[in-house]
Amino acid sequence: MRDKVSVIGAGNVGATLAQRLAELDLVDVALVDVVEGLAEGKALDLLEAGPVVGYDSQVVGSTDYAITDGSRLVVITSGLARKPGMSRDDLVTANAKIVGEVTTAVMEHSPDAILIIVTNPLDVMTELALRVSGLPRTRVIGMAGVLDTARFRTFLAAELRVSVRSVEAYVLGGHGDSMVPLRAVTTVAGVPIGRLIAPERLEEVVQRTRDGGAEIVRHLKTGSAFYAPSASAAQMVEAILLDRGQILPCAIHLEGEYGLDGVVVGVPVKLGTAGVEEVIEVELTPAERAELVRSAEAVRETIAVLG
Ligand code: TXD
Repeated sequence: MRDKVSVIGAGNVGATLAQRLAELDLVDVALVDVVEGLAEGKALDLLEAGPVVGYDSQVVGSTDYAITDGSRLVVITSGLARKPGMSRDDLVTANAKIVGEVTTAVMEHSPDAILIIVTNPLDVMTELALRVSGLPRTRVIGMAGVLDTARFRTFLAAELRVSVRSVEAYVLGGHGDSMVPLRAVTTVAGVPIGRLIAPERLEEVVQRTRDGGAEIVRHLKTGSAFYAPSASAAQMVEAILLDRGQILPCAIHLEGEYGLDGVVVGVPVKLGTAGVEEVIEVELTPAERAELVRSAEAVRETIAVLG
């Protein structure tokens, strides 16, 4: 039998993630949604794509968490998405209720799972899932940094007319307006970005990265991004399943790293079988350190709303 990965929420991110996971042909996929028929229908449709695309992953869907029994990994995407004019923090109360209930149900069926949280506001929902699940911090991981970094790399590559593969970058901090794209360790084929782009232009790229989610919400009007978010979550799942030891920026509860304690923010971590196997401390400039502290404060303030 294959390992099972469950995806909670069969909306835009959840269903696209289920597709990406099925296409990896590594695991079986269980899709759950509160809306009657939604997960069942999408899962069956995905299963029927198997013969054409060429995968044997079983894909099942239900409103019933019984199908998630014994999952190796569970990705939580359930919740409301942003509409134009809304900030991620505007979602906090509604999504806290959803993520709290979902985490409890998930833990009843898969006490040994690693949780990846996607629902916004991301850092706050990761903190909430950590508290509700009672799991160690190494097994409750938030997806945001991979996405924010992908946006940063996309814009830098376009600016320099090079392959996205040649751009190494990190975006740390909270998944919000205070995210921290690192300038000092961002390189193109080993050359620091500061030598390739004028400072004012680099700041414009940084700002577009910060606004990357809102830019898409403005276009879509009825929802938020899901192709790049689902690809980012899939990369984290794969790193864990294949024990890659890949270092990716993820949201984790910090316990003193980067001088921050008791708050979830995005930092580079090593992902493997056990979940987060190491928190990596990259060197920050004093300005970046100050931005990271400010970003963590913004996350703390939203967590306080939860009580
Ligand atoms: O970087 C990131 N972390 C993010 C986060 C990038 C993109 C999207 N991000 C957030 O993920 C977004 O702000 C939302 O909070 C979630 C899900 O976004 P998505 O675009 O997938 O939203 P949809 O399409 O509205 O899907 C949400 C689904 C929908 O089908 C609901 O019926 C379901 O969640 N839902 C539930 N499922 C199970 N159980 C409960 N209680 C429940 N409530 C809603």
